[in-house]
Amino acid sequence: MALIITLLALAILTTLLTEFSVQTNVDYQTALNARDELRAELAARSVLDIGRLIIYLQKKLLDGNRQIRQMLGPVNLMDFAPMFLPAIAESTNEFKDLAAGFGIDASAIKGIGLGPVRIEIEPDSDDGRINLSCAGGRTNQVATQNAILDTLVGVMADPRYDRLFELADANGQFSDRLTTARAIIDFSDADEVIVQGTPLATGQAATAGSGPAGPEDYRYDSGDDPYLPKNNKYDSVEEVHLAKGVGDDFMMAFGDFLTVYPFNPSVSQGGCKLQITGIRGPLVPMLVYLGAPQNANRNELTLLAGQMRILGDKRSGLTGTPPFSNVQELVDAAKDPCAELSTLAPGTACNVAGMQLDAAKLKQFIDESDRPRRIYRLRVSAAAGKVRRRVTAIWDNELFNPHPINPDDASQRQGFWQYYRVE
Ligand SMILES: [Ca+2]
Repeated sequence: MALIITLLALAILTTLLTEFSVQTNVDYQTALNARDELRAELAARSVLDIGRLIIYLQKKLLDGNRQIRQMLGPVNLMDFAPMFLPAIAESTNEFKDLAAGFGIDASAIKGIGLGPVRIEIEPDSDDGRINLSCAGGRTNQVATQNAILDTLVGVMADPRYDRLFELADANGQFSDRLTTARAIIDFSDADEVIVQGTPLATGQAATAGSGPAGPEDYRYDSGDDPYLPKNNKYDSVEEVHLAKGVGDDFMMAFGDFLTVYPFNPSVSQGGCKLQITGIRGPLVPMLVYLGAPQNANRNELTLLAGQMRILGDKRSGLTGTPPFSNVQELVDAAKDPCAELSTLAPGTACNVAGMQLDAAKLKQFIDESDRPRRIYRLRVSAAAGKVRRRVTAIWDNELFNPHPINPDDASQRQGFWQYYRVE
């Protein structure tokens, strides 16, 4: 009897012990995860704060200083952040080395470095993107709206996107390039009439200005999940999904070329045009399609657009500087793209005929002025242990700041986060 009781007691104790040990382990792992989550979150925020500091320095030291801008060109400190930020954030020594490089003795500084956290920063700007806010809402101007329509058709012009416009969408509907571009604008403009425009992008010459005229009728209210067109500015690029003809494939292909910031671009300052210093390699083909003669040979144009994309990337180089600093440079390069490519990348196969692009036409879409960057797009990621936090934040240099550190300093009132998303 005593033996049975002892065995029973042992069995119960063992079960309890196992249960206790599993529970402790789970608690421990949960605590570790919670710690890492906090670490990653705080690290990501710290990096954004450093980003803000870089924007501040850019504004104070470079943007307002005409002499430096003339001497160095449009240098943007943020473009260099990916090179030094991760290094100084991870280790105290590297920060001290960097400081020593500037002749500063940082050996006595304590508490620098984020510890065992891996961070990445990916700076970008929306200034070189197609701003849909320019074509939406109540105050749009016809010329600006037409320019946005043209750039939208231009960005889709390449034949490699043909498939996107040949297949039916989830509702069995087909939509060609011009119809899709119109739908994107009509969804967000205040009026209820199909935007006409005169799309310049080659291949659309036959349909330019024609196509269906009259009231907007995209039948958004006829599906299983009916809705009405917004008829006001988009709040985010994701919202473009709601326009007819825009699906996941479309967003994958073109989402990165679109923006809705700034919401209130100043049209007089070229705010609705693509800023030349913000235009990156992938958008160069669009410029070729927009600037090409209407009667250009379609195949030659496609080859040229592809070649100019490569040339753009080569010109940008590793630092990601804008490939062209004015329209004329682009026009000159397009006259004979192989000549320049053979100097930049000797041995690259190139057999493409040049073309005379129309500089005046291109200037309708491109702002060449030497204006400082307005919209910064920062993608920050911080990883601690198994936890990773990604933050996408957009800073508008001219947005009103409701929470300045010093309310009496008027300059602090300008510039604020426009968008902030943690994943
Ligand atoms: Ca509308």
